[in-house]
Amino acid sequence: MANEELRPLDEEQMDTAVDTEYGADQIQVLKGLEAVRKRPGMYIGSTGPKGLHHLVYEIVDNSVDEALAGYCSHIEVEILPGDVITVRDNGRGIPVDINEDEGLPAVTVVLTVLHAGGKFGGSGYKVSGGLHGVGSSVVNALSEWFEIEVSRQGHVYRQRFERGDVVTDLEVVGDTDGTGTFIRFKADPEIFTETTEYEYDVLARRLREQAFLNAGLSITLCDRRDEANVVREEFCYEGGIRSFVEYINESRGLTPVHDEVMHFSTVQGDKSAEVAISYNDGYNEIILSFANDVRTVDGGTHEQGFKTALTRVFNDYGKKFNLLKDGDKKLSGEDVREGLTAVISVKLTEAEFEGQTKGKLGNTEMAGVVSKMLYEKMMTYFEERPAVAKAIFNKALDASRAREAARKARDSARRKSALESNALPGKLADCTDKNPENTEIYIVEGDSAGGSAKEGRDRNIQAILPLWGKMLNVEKARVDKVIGNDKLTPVIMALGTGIGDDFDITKLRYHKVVIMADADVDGAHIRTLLLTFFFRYMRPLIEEGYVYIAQPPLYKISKGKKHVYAFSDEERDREIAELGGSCDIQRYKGLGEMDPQQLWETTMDPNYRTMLRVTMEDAMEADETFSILMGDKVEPRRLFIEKNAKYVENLDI
Ligand code: 0RA
Repeated sequence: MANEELRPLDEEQMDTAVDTEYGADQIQVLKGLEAVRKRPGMYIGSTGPKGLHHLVYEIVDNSVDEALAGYCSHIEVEILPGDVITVRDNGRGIPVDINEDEGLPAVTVVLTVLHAGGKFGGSGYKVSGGLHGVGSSVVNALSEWFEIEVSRQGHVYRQRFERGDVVTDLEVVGDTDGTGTFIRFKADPEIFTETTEYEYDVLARRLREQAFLNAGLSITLCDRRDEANVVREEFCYEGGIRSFVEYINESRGLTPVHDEVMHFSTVQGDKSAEVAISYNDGYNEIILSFANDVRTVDGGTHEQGFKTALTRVFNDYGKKFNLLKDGDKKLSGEDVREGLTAVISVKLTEAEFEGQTKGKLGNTEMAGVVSKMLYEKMMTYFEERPAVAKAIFNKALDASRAREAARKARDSARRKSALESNALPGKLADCTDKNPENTEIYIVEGDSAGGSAKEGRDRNIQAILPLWGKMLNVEKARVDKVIGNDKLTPVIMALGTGIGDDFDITKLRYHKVVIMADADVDGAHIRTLLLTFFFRYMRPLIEEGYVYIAQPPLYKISKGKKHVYAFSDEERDREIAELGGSCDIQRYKGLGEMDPQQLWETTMDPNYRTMLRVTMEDAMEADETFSILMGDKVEPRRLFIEKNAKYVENLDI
């Protein structure tokens, strides 16, 4: 990094620098954005589809900040033909007066200086959005072209950039009564080599979330790429995160056991916290947490404070009103979160995001802010509404009793049980190395694929567990049912960790848990089931990055004695072209079609294979899909299938 920053300017940059008569400061600027183009991943995470969509979030986040500051009520996002993005807000407009330090208009500085724009400057203008709030200069640097129009002080000002370089000075192009900021940009295909095409649903999901998190803010999304089929949605929720909880319940087909979503909030100096809570008649727990409108997939202090307080509320309320009898055990965290849907949103200056993927809030003071607020306000809420409190409390008591009964049954049966700590499932072909750090387990769907995998593997470090038996609907199951299931029990036994409250990561027998399934609908189904199961009952497995998805090839391309494998249609076409056309192409319909040697070469050999590491986001998505597909309600399922028809047409549900 340091070396690159010291590199002299190339010719083109010298031209720009000289043309526009910028001083030393501006040269510094050009070098800053050059660093962004050199290592885009460092600034937006990746140059794949995720990074591409991130560009839009960066720009929208700034407008949301303007809304948070109280000056903007509407944000309009459009996708134009050619995947050009426009973002318009009715805020104050980015200032245009000449900045003293740089000798340039403030708006130009914001768009060309890394980290400028108040986010990091401690101007008090904004609560920092963490790693991802790196701002519009990064988007500018990664755009083939980028234009801004600011309406302010009676005029419309415009400036254009290409790949981060200034190509026109800030000019007055018209007059106006209004104020606001309008940005248009085209992602640079030189950077986003995989794709520059946006997915409407991905953008919609994030914008909807931002609208929920900022009650009353209106965000519209309009897709104009197909003139004959313009799609437009407005996201605006007066109920804020309360509406968010209602939305989650509806889209997953969950039935609440009380009428009104609970909502509690507090403001303490520069910190604020709010939570929305509802209980449904299912067994799953859904908690979404945010810090400064940024999703914290790995939780952190705010989520910890929430959980601590919730458990205390139930136990103290139960004791105080004699609902918890002397013989009853204290309610556990798992008991009081059964059937819970909750959204937690905190705002604070200088948020610290921790962990590998920066998905965990680290500010210790937020635990106390959330737990104190929730404990006091939820206690009062319960005391004022005894009927509601009782319904929710009894649900938790039910959960506790069921769990206790299951535990007793398990304990007494343990000696002869298949779940006894050292027992291994009969179908497991274990590896010889017993050091978990070296070993991997392949969980394989289908007996024939399992056979190939057993023969083809490196038996020293690779264990194979073929899956068989009936699928379990974990939506409707408590822990005791999961343990009795013939499909999941072997998985629990082979991994050795136990599940739920009993989960112990130090007992994990393999540090790579690889799901290997066909690249078809049934394969997708089994992946969804396993990820949902891990997410709900063995979450640390995913948090610590132990779970992978194997990537078998889709095609074998042969010409004469030569053969290569392709993992996508694009790769197939490229390989055919490289081999000079007229090849023999075999499409693998399933893992079972590969012989042991092929399976090893393409999918299992640690030196050549690619595997996807499962993130918390992947697992949450699987959990959501699972809820929709396996839940009671027909309507959410119908909607899902309609939207995803191309993926689920063969699914018999
Ligand atoms: C700093 C100061 C002021 C406005 C903004 C930033 C601003 C930034 C963005 C980014 C997108 N939309 C925006 N809208 C406003 C205004 C200071 C003032 O008018 O006193």
